[in-house]
Amino acid sequence: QQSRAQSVAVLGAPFSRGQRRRGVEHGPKVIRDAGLIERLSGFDYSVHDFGDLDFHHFEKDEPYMDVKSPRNVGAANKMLSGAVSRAVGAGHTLVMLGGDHSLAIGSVGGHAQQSPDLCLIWVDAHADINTPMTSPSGNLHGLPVAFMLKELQDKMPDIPGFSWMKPFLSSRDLVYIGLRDVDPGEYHILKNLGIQYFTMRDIDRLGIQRVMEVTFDHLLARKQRPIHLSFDIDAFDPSLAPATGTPVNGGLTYREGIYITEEIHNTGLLSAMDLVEVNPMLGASREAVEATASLAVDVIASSLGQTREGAHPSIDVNSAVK
Ligand code: HAR
Ligand code: MN
Ligand code: MN
Ligand code: MN
Repeated sequence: QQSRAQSVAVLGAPFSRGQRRRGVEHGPKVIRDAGLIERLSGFDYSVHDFGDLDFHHFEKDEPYMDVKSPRNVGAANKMLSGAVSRAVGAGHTLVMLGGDHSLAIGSVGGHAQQSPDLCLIWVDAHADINTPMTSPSGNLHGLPVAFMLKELQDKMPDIPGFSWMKPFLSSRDLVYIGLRDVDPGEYHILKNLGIQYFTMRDIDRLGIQRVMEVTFDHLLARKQRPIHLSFDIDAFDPSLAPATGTPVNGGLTYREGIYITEEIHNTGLLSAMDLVEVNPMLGASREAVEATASLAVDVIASSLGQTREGAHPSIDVNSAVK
């Protein structure tokens, strides 16, 4: 199948309060500086850069239980979900540039307002499915999936800043790829809800080709439906993506990461994606930051149809070979 994308919307979300390391709010800028818009403009659809959201900052934001900055994270996601919903509703394939991964609450949530039957592929070293009770850190970027899942509703208290949102996703509509740092409470949730996940060990055993086959079987066999891809750059090995807040050894190779996104593109069903956790203040050098940002551009371009094969629908084959 070919991509049916008519137009792509790029939306920056310069936000970092879902975790404690400053700098990840500059993710959108370094990903754009690595040439994102230029790379996408070579494709057979129009590219609209919607710029960056301008988040309001709340000075007074006491923790709730151990959860840090709930009002800032809640309000940012409310704004983001509205912007994503409008962009998807206008027919764009949406690319959200983070920012930290707490932003997936608004991004996937806004997408789900337009496409209630969407499914979610979460590529990450982490499961980000802690509840306030299980979170070891109180950082909201470790909780976004718990906000989304209907099955976890009774485990989620009324956190200030989040009264606007309701869970919208079923646990069977979610697949994880790349896990290798899962907290005890998260493991319990994954097992209890029977969530389909592939750890790095599973990728070692099965190979990435089989992992993608089972992923699509799980999500799409009953019916074809829109895909949301939430891609945390820390899914990659830290040797490839050093400029990120919580690197974990033993991550995806470049080829595994690109194979995942090529296969998602080939379904023709990608409707929105996130690229999060690029933090230019954490690279050891300018080269390390640029390598991480350029990897992010490769992931996005590949999700939207760049192939290693070279085939490109915007080139007229007949005139090219004459
Ligand atoms: N599981 C840990 C926590 O809840 C760390 C997870 C957050 N790190 C991320 N998210 N980058 O993928 O605090
Ligand atoms: Mn294509
Ligand atoms: Mn994450
Ligand atoms: Mn992560």
